[in-house]
Amino acid sequence: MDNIKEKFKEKALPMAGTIKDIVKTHGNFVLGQYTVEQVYQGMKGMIGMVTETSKLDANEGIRFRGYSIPELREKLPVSKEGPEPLPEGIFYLLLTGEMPLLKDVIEVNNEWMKRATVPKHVFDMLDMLPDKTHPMTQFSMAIMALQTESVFARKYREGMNKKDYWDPMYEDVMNLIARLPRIAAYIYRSTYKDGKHIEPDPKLDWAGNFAHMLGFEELDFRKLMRLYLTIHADHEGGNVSAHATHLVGSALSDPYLSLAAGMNGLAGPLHGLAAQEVARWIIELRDKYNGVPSREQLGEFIKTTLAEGKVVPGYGHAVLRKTDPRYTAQQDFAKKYMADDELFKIVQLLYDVTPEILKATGKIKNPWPNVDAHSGILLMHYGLVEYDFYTVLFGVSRAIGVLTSLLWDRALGMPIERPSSVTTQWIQEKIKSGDAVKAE
Ligand code: CMX
Repeated sequence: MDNIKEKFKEKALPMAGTIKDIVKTHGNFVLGQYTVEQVYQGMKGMIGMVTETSKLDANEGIRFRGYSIPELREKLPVSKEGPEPLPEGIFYLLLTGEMPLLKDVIEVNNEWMKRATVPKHVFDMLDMLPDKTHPMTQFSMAIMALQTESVFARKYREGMNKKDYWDPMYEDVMNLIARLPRIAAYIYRSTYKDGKHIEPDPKLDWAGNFAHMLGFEELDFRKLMRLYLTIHADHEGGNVSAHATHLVGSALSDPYLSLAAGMNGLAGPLHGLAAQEVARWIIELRDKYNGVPSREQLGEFIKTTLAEGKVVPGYGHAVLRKTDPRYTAQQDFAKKYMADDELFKIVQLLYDVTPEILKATGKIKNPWPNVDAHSGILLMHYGLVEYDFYTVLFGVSRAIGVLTSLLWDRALGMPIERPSSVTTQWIQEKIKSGDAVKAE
């Protein structure tokens, strides 16, 4: 058993007992109440599941195992090339709950390198898809094609004690994360670079090698990839990609099936696809005004978007009520490496102008930018301009969070998820009969 697996076992298995005790002794304790509005409007704020890897605070933003994004940037091990954290570190932190040392991060990298070979049939399948297949659809299909390799599915079929689920699950999670950059790079090079593929460089770290396979050799782009793949990894359990992965996994679907479900959710424009939508919208804006617009022009453009019944992409959030710290981390990066970039100037101006306009609608609960408001223009700066690909990058990173979480689910013996649903008639009758009363 490798050291990382041993460490996970040591941390996770005793916790299953702790949870059993909590449920036994406090299982009937009430954690909150919920309202008709919450039932109709996406269950926002309802506590409905446990996710060990991270916790989101509406005002402060995400904490990964207790660490905020600025703390991560300070404490996670970095590559010798520069100050940005290595995503291998966020993986180790989410998996074990412990801040890794450099040696731990190297160990994760070595494990992933060993496991990174993608079977040929996955590439063959991708090659057969019509040219117009969206990169996220290709990504999801490639993950499904890779399911032939699931150790969990094989062991389950052979017959396995439920106490052991976590073990083959660990193998699948490690294999999958190891292979995703190769798959994503293959999709990128097939779709945009005439199928001229680049072999992996085993000397590089996971993110650096990904940048290399995409075809970007600039040092600062590797730094950006390390930051990008770290900060997009996890956002507690209720977001669509995390929840979909967790839900599908609760049926004991293996990590390939579960991750593909999560990625299909990430591909929605209200979730991860917003990164693509932001880039598209900003380019349209820049082209319309031949460069950085004035504040008035920007205001006019935003108001037109709203008047057309569309969302302003990259703004708003279901939980956050402040600027997303993942946005701020990317803004810091841009200030350091591309302060004069035209698109960065537009993003800064948007930050100045948009919140007031969104507030004035009186209905948008969070007028501040989210993670997707910034990512695209950083990528464009280095020449990764094909914005339909952006959600795939998000997906490679998000896999780290949702898959470590899925592994915890199995180690903790989480059961099948099955909340109740009701009809509108049922709700109306509850209100009429006085069974449903106004919240205090
Ligand atoms: N532009 C226009 N309208 C917006 C808006 C925005 N950026 N954000 C919210 N609204 C609207 C909602 O559509 C809703 O309108 P209706 O009452 O007419 O249905 C109203 O304001 C209230 O919504 P809310 O409670 O503030 O926000 P929700 O929790 O329903 O939705 C989110 C959250 C992110 C889907 C929404 O803010 C949005 O659509 N933002 C733009 C898309 C985006 O950037 N998504 C990425 C989020 C981060 C991620 O997951 O990657």
